[in-house]
Amino acid sequence: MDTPVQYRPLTPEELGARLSTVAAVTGRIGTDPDTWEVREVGDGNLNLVFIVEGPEGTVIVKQALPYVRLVGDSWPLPLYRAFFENHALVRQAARAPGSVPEVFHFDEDQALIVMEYLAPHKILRRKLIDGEKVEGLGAFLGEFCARTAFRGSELSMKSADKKKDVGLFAGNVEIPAITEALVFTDPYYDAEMNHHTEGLDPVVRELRANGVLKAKAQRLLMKFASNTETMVHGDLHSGSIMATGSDTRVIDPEFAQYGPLGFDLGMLIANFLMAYFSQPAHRGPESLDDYQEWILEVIAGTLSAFEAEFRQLWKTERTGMLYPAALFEDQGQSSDFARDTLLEEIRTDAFGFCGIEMHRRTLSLAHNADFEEIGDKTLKSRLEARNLIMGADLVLKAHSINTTEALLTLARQFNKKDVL
Ligand code: SR1
Ligand code: MG
Repeated sequence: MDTPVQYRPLTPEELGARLSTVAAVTGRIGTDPDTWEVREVGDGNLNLVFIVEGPEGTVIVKQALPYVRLVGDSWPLPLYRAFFENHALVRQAARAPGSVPEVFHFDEDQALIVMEYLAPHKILRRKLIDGEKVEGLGAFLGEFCARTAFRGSELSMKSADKKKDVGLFAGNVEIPAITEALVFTDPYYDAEMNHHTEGLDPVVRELRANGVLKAKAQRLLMKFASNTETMVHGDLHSGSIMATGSDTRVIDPEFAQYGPLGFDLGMLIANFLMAYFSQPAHRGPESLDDYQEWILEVIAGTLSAFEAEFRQLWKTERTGMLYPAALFEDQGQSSDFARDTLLEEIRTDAFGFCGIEMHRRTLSLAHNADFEEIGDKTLKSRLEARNLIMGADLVLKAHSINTTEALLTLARQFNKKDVL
């Protein structure tokens, strides 16, 4: 029997020697590791990420660490998240072709994935802070969310396959637990790892005193933890998206699990709204309005592409046990009402999740650079306050925000509001 290979984190110095026998690497970048240039570029909260450049090409090597990088080894985290990330990438590639980096090699013992190097792509969050536009962004993301949601559900999948997959992903306990605590629960009480900008105290007190808000947040947590409707990316924020001026890809699905159909859509919109509210700190009056309106267009584009693609898939790929043609079309009856009701529920859920994500990135652990890079703390707290109050409106009134225009109107109103 082979001796299991002991997990060891990679270092730039050792990487060449350790990966020199991996054909998936040498076949792409060249066989002599002495000619490779290795840079560790991980700037996320959890993992090591290396760019490995050889004479014939470049690959990304991503390795999980046995703890939360952001916090340190006092917070252990299972290496098995790389196993789920690999499975998620494979499923996303099949369900939304061309949307994620290609996986070249997976080493379970080393919790390591070798994948496609995306160049000249940049992290979308950086582009949003820098005021750069991306052509087709909303359409791409809306289609990605619709395809992965629809094709990962029993609207499309055979029940046996979907249930087997739910079983597989159910083995991932600790990673969803991060979201369950940091996203859904911690923002609403003074949890140990929370922090927020000075000056926000009155708003934070108000949110935490609101029992209805907490009840709604917990109901959304119950949906997140218990509704295995589809395989979600699980952490679809602007740091999990890379783009050029006209090409977009989704990365980093290590938080993938089976969850609600509207979860990814909601997280994504939240991150665009946070980019929107933070803009007055990042640019001058000559480009502020134009860029903020562009972000709202991206939100609108995402939602309309999601609905259009979902409708298309409903028509052409509704092959699972849910809403079967046998009950509708085969009886000479339209399924439009069933589809539209489902789409409304997805949108309502998405707006609720959106509000919660807006809260957690301002109040819990792991804030986002959109706000964190604002040096002027008074301005920062004013902008974050708008974000917090709109987030509360979304959680509390998701049912009555019935159109994209209603969402955008709300954003424009809060953007002008002096909450503090
Ligand atoms: C402890 S991990 C903190 C956050 O980083 C990831 O990107 C997820 O967003 C998670 O909530
Ligand atoms: Mg990530």
